[in-house]
Amino acid sequence: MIQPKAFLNVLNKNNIKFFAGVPDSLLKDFCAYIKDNVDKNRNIIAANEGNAIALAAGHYLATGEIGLVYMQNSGLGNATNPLLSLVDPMVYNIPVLLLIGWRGEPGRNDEPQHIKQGKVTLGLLEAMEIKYKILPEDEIDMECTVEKAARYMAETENPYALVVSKNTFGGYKLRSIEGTEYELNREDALRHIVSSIGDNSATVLTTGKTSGDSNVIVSTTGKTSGDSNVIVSTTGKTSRELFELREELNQGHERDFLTVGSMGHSLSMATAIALARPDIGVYCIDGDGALLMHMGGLAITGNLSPKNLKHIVINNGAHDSVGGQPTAGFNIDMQGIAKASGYKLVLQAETKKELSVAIDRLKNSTQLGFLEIKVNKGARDNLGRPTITPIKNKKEFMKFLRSAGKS
Ligand SMILES: Cc1ncc(C[n+]2csc(CCOP(=O)(O)OP(=O)(O)O)c2C)c(N)n1
Repeated sequence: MIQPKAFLNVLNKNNIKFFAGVPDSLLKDFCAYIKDNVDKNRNIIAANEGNAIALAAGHYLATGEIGLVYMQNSGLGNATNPLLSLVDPMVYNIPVLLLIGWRGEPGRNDEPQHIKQGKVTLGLLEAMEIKYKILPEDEIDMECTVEKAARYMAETENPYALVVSKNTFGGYKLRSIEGTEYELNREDALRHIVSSIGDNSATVLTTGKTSGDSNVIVSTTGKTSGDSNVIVSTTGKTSRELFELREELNQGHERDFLTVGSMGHSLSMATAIALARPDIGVYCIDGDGALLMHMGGLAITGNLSPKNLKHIVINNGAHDSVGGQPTAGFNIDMQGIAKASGYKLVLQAETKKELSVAIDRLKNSTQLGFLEIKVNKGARDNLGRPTITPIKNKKEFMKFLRSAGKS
């Protein structure tokens, strides 16, 4: 196992002192270490992996220093365009060292959204003609590998990749982030949302009653008539918590689309669902990191303004699902951005009470709505993962949409 400190020392020795990227669970100890020990202008937690490549390229242009870009292999998609049309030797030929967390590595158990990406990771690098090496766990071998990579990049100005298997790094927990003191965390907020939005249907078939904090939840299964609601939830712990909440409430999962991969794209999916099905209420439950990753989607949704779409961002100012590294979520005016993008009803909540009022207003509004909920980061230690496959989730969700809403 490599200690993040030792890896940073080796990078520094090879004059790699600029970092940009999007955090990953396999790299979380290293990401946490550089968050705590590298100046914030030299470790930029980027909106997406493509941005990170561009930051490293800009740094090289200005200083001649090679930067390191860290990412989960799922971020290779976001990075592909600048890798091939900016830093590639057939274009500007700019060296950058990629550090890629290898989720879904063949032979290791992983979640469905990582299997295909893991299988094709090395093939993608080969197709892009990016030389790579799997980062050795042994510190002497690691040092040798980094030195060779640095020499190759200095001689050729080509990018180079280090691919990181599970458990290569260890031993470091993020220190430098101060906790917030909001009333809720993400799961509290979700619980409240799920119990409050329920189903608008005038004549729902109720199968049971459960009481949430201050609300009565009427759970429904099967066919409903009148309006119905669906949820498109974002990648990471949001979807995992939503799944477990439904289980806890003895509700089905058919009205939730759990976007387990494809971070940042829940909003666009929800937008198209809302446009195609104006008879259904569509709630997108987003994260601040996911919103930032593809924030352009907000402008498109705002311009289209589907009246039946409500976009809820649970803002914990962090990439909580992969180690808690900060996002810009607490430092930007999300509501201002939503308003300027064309959202008609823009709300915020920090307490249970404010959340109840805000959700009531969203529910009763016939305009495109936006709600920012500020929460503390953190999750239960025993949080599980969806036990239904993505394909089952898709089938049940489509079946629900077919049967719902139409009276
Ligand atoms: C393209 C891509 N890059 C990185 C990841 C790894 N990843 C999964 S969840 C997550 C953090 C999401 O942060 P946020 O949306 O703020 O939600 P939170 O985890 O804080 O609830 C990241 C970076 C990913 N799934 N896809």
